[in-house]
Amino acid sequence: KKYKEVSIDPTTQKMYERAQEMGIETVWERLEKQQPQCGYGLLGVCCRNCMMGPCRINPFGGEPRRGVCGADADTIVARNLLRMIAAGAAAHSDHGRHVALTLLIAAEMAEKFKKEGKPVLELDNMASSTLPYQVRDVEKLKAIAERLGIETEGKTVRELAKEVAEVALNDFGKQDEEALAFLKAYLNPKTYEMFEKAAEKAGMPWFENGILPRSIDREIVESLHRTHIGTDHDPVSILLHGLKTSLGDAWGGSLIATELQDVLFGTPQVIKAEANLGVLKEDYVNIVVHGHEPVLSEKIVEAAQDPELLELAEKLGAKGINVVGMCCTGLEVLMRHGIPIAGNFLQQEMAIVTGAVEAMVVDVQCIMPATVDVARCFHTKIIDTSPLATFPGAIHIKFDERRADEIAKEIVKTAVENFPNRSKVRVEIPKEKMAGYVGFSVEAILKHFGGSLKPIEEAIVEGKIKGVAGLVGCNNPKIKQDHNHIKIANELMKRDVLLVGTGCWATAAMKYGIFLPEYADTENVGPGLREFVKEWGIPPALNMGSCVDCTRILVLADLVARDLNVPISALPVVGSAPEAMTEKAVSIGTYFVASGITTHLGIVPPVLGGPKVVKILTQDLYDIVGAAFIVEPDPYKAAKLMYDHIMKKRKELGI
Ligand code: BF8
Repeated sequence: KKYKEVSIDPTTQKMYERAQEMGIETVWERLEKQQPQCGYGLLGVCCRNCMMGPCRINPFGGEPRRGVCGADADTIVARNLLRMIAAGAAAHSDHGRHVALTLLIAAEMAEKFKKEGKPVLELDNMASSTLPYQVRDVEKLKAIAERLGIETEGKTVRELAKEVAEVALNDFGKQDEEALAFLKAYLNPKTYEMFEKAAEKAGMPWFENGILPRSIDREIVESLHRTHIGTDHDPVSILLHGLKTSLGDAWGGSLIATELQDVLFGTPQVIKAEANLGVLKEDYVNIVVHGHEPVLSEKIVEAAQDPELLELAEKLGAKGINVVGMCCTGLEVLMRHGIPIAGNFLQQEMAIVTGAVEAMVVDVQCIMPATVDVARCFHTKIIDTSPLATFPGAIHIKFDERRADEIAKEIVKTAVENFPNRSKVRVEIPKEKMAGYVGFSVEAILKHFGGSLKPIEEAIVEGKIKGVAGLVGCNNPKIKQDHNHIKIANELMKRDVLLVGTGCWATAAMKYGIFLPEYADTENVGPGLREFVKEWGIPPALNMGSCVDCTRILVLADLVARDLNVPISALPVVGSAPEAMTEKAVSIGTYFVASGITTHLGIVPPVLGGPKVVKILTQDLYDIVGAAFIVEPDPYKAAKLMYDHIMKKRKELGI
């Protein structure tokens, strides 16, 4: 029997076919059952914001032209888009808040233990194993404190950690009109000025401080307020607030997540690791950590090395405990420890279909509730851990940072005890896996290039490298898995564009060998880029981490903008989310654009029903923030458009 081709990844394709043979429903059947998808929804012209509705606008120009309240298609489309941005910003930022709270909790516990007379020096340095979370990168903590203008002289690590966490938390809830402290500390002045002036340029001078976000939570709340019935109706002001909300994510919530995770768990350095379903091991207890927050996955990785649990695993017939990652939390532990990553978004069900997974440990975001249904066909246990994400049918072992070690051990023990329930005859692990170099934090990149970005900048000026593209974002079953990710990557590298990337794009790239330096020898890499990466011993594409780590791309762009004394929008840099899916991806795309990076989307977002909105997003934004969206589903055409944009920027810079 011939099955549909759902992926270019042979492991996904094999497991998909296996699921078909076993009668297990997957994401692709569920998408099929949704066909035809609602045309109003696809165009964004359906409004459910009040109970006079739902209303929908005739996309062909006839009646109804307005909703019951009188909102037209553009108002409805803009409002719906703003709600998507707000939800995406909320998800990233709530994650960031969680990290800041974890740092604060750890600092306060150190203070308490010290008062109780426990080892003083260790606790002042926050290096004590009695703490659930320690400070692993003291240098980075100091660097962040200095950026924020916190006096570092004579202070203990514990005191600094507390102060930095407090500034971060204040950025979530402060009530003044000032821009975020983190944004002020990280953003170059030229781009800052663009944010300040953006609303005035758009003809809306009453936006105090333009699109500079004031508080992370406030902009999200205001998004909901503005889109309530009878409030904001002008697509321009609605979208300007969308830019502002997304910037609260970029230079606030996500940035705080990345920076403070580095403080707590270590800043990634270049390391070799492996990716794809072939990293699951036949004779081992396999635990998949899936979701987004390393506050959990770091602890699972640690608990899996516990001698007692290893002994238990052996007693139950396993050779050991194999922790592997899935989605962004997988990237977090991949980047910091080289823990193998089993796959990206569309592989979560496929991992279970191998029959070799004892437990899938989940926290928040991008975890399909269907994992529980697929797990029922095997012995796999889905363990949900976040108090804010409960999966019906899963085992609930809720995480508490104060008791992190104890709970992580309980989770790992649950997985180990499930090993004897595995049916060996039902195990089929695809063999394919691929190695690659990961861990390219901004700090690691700077270290590699001798402390500055000059070598990259010079190569760009010389034309060896034409520019840089940030490739990010999800899988979407509307596209053959990874197809657009890889095609766009190759088409850009062929044109001598250096790639940096995060999220499910990064996992895709790793699976096809793009993170190996030898990939530069393939015909998919142009001669200039090949020469440059060979000279420096790096792969032609750099894995910068999870989706919150898109802020690493921003910080990198910011450094170059500072060196050249221009706003980010002047740089020969583009972004792309070739297989975008989530609301978070909408927020990322928006903050890339708002920050001055023209960004391509490979999936048409639900905006086509609003012609004014489309014009603002794809044209007018160039005059407002110096960048705009490119929407193009064809990966070849998309790569060409991105390249053209880079060449235009080069010309403007006179290089
Ligand atoms: O934050 S790339 S599918 S896993 S949203 Fe989700 Fe998209 Fe993957 Fe991580 Ni990002």
